[in-house]
Amino acid sequence: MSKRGSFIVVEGLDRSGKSTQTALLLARFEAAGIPAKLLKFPARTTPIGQMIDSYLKSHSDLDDRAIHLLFSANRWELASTIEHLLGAGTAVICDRYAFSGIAFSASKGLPYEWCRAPDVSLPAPDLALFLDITPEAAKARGGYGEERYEKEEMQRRVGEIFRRIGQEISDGGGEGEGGKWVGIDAGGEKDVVAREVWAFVEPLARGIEGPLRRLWPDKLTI
Ligand code: DGP
Repeated sequence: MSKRGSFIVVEGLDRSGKSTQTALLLARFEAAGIPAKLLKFPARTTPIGQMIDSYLKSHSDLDDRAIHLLFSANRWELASTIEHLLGAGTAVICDRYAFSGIAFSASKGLPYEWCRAPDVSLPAPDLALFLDITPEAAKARGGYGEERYEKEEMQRRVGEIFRRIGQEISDGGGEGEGGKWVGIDAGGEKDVVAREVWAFVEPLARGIEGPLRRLWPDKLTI
């Protein structure tokens, strides 16, 4: 039986190096001759993504719950694309995913479980890599930008919630919670971080025998 592609998610605070590391990871796949596709969330070019983009740039205002649901809908509108790619044997690398959805919205004070709910049943990554960096170190990398969440205090809360998510996934052994969560020290040189990222990804890179799982199936009650 042919293997499906592996599904890799890279998460982290703003300016933790996600864009750099996902691009380097894609290049690694390409160099190894393994088909791979890089997706980024929020995907700002879809109609929903354009609403998110406008909100992040403070060109529009939305209720906290409404924007949360739009971020989730933005992932759902690409869920079948992710499934098809994986089914065709292409690895999918995502720059942010549902974990950002919980971390950013819960850090605004919305209940954690409420934030998780709309993302339950999305395709689950086989590996989530959390690029761990302090908000101070992230800020020192040329400062935060102009977008809505790019403030040190917000990033601190976001980091705490990411750690809670990672702890839950690790406590659950990864099973039923959506793959494996790995924290990576993202404060070092980009090539050092990239080597560490690849060390975790390489064993999965050539594909996976088992079926694609769903995020948090234990949270689904009929
Ligand atoms: P980026 O394009 O990766 O810089 O992300 C834009 C901003 O949106 C960033 O501050 C993180 C935030 N963000 C990403 N995904 C979500 C989400 O699902 N929900 C919320 N509330 N914020 C998110």
